[in-house]
Amino acid sequence: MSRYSPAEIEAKWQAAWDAAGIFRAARDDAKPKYYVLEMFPYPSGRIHMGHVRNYTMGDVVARHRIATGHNVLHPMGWDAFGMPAENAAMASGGHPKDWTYDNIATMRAQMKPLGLSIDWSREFATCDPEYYGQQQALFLDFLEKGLVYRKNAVVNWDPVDMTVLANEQVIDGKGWRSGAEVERRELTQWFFRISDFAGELLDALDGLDNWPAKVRTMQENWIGKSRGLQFAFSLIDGPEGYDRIEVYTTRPDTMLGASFLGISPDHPLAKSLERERADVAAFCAEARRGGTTEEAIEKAEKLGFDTGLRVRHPFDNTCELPVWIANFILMDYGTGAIYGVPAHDQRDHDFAVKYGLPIIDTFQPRDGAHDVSQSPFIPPKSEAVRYTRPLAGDEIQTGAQAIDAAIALCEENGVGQGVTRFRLRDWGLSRQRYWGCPIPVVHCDACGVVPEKKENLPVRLPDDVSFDAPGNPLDRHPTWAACPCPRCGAPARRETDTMDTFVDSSWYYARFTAPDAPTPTDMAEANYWMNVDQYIGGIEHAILHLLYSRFFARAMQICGHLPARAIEPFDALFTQGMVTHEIYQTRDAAGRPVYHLPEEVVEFVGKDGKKRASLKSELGSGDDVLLAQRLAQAHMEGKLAEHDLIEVIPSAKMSKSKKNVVDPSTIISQYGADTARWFVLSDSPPERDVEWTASGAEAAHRHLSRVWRLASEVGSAPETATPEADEALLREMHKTIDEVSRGVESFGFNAAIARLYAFTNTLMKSQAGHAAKREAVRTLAQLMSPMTPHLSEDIWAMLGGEGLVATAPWPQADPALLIDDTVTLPIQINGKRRAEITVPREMGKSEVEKTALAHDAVQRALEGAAPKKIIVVPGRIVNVVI
Ligand code: ANZ
Ligand code: ZN
Repeated sequence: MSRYSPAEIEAKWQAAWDAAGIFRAARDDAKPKYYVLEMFPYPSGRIHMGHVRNYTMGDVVARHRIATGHNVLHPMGWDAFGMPAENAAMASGGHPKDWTYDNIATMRAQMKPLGLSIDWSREFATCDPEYYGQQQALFLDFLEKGLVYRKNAVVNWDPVDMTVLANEQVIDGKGWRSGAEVERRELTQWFFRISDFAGELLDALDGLDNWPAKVRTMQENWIGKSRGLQFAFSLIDGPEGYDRIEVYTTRPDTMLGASFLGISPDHPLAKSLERERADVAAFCAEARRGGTTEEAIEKAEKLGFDTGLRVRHPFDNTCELPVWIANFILMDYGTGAIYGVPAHDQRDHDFAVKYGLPIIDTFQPRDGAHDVSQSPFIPPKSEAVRYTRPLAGDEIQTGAQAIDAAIALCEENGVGQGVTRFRLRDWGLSRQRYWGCPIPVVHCDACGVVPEKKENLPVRLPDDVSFDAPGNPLDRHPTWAACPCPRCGAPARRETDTMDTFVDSSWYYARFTAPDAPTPTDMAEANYWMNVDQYIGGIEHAILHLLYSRFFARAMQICGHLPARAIEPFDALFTQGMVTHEIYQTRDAAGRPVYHLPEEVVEFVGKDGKKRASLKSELGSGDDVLLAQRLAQAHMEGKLAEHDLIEVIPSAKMSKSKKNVVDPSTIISQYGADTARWFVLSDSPPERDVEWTASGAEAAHRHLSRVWRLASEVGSAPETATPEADEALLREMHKTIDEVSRGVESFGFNAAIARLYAFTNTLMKSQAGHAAKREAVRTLAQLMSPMTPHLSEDIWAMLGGEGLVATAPWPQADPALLIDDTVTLPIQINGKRRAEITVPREMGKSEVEKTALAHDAVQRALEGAAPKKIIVVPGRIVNVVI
């Protein structure tokens, strides 16, 4: 008898699918379409188990949809631009392009053995000129429609690397690579007008019923709708042209507690003062240091400068407030100016304490008192408080009520306007980097900024660049930027900035519907395939990627590249959990942690029942199981010193730095792809993390071998069938079809797998006849096929299935067989359970009584006498009293 040999069967069936071309997607109006997409990977080097889990989930969905008669689109590509390629070039020479395409080749080669139902003919990388050229065309269309524009913006500037840093690249106010103190600089940058869509992007979240609630909430918070008041303080003796300062507040109920007015160092008034006064200029320079992130600003020490100017309070003529410039006020939020209420705001409190400004409360706890000189009093807006200086409304009211009342009062008196604001700001897309999509515009002395002509696209990246000097290689390139002005033909210069890589991933899903189209999309294809019916990816993309994609779909629709229906591009979203693994750690002589790969370690159970581990290199050769046994024994006997053992740190996300990784390729060559696929889906619900363990993988493999053996042996044992056994197996089979189908449809993959385990056990014990068993095993294989497609294909063929299991119609559960039509009733005699009978579910009470009385055990107990009493509870129990 031959054995389960994944290496053989996996290659064989992959070749068969390829030959049959069953995963190539083409429009077919006769079938319902289904578009399933996993977030495409960044080609960082090798695939990891997280990828395997993500793509296997998508594959299960795709394969199940194929089997249920859908026309499935399941594509794959590469999110291939970005900094790591440039960093690699800087660190070890080489070219970002080579690095990227080499990684893609490696990862594709690792991915193909997984047997995913992907239409590889649609594959592309975002760094392919064919892709980024269409992205440039999109940019030009957006430009024409006013969806993208240029403005001055404050950026994080690294003075040593001479580059703009993303917020994440600023660590403790320093450039992540150079370590240089980051400065805020004003540069002219391109922005997508996403903030115009803030209200709509927020409201439309309501319709996304098949998105996780937590993702919708995260988007909602990011968009950050707030209602507040905008109004002006009048400036007393301000400089020429400045007589008012507009402020924005979300707490107008605290207006009578204002103790200073604060403006951003980038506020026009601050800039005007800066030009005239050296002390202001020195302060502003100091204040602009440090990153531009909210977090960086939050953490940075509060710095203030009293300009000596004063404003009048709109509700209290006798009150004048000093005007300070403060580093924590952002120019691009609200109006870039605030009034500070130290009694009710932590930042303002820190500031007031530092600079000795008054602290005036406007409300106190409903009962009791809060000493605001010590700390600010900041209850939730929904809490009722006692107003000590009410602007409007009752003495006792909630913050929310008082805010509404204050806005109404201000509007009535013409003091200010209630406004709705969004936290969401326009999306700055300019990056001063090489490895990205060039922004297709030209700077001409005569014409200004001129869009490149579409027929000149793609504006290609030059290959001959060097990374041995700081700054953007495109800037340094001797010839690349030189070009004729598309408008007047005079010598002009290309823009050397490239696009944020989030742009690349904001429309790839649309491009997959027509990857070779000479325009960004092909409307007929987009119209047929969009929307993505099921999108699957990590929660780390819950905010930016999804929000940008939602904006892009709207913008593309405005430009005629997507049908109106597709403004929400992802009908359903699933965010999968991670693959985790224990961490194995020892320490070096200096006490620093040293990590070890799982394959370098043998785990065993210590004398206290806890998991221990030891380094293989110190154990000599031997089978892992034997080594583990020897170690457990030695530990028990006290022969192992604790300090020789490895510390086993509980499971955490697999990460190269902690070495708690297993390489998918190693697992595939050891056990086969089906085992890896089966394991990452079993044990945990897909939205939760799953822990990879060597023993779990081993067990999964054993199970698949058992199923294969079951299939290869079915019909070889002597026939012992009984009609009851056939019938019982048939019923179990239909229940399994029903439960597995429901599990697969609802992302209950682990539950489906648990049912498949149970059905396998039933099959192993079943006394059913050969024919019934063959059918049951073939159905088992078919139900497993989304998870273990190769094994299933092999069994399907072995047991005479027609065609490929991959395209065979999904089995249907017969509803009649899902209800048991017999019941088993226990028989109690004088309160003790003595026997049981199996009777038809519909059998009448008196019939059940007769059957029970006829039972041997009852007859024996009665010893010929008549029972005192017999009680039948239908469907439950028979009680006999004698
Ligand atoms: C007075 C006040 C009193 C405020 C109080 C808060 C608490 P959200 O809710 O996040 O929208 N603010 C306004 N513009 C700002 C800017 N450009 N930079 C920094 N802070 C700014 O935040 C709105 C609140 O943040 C506003 O309400 C303002 O301070 C501050 F007890 O005004 B508040
Ligand atoms: Zn020109």
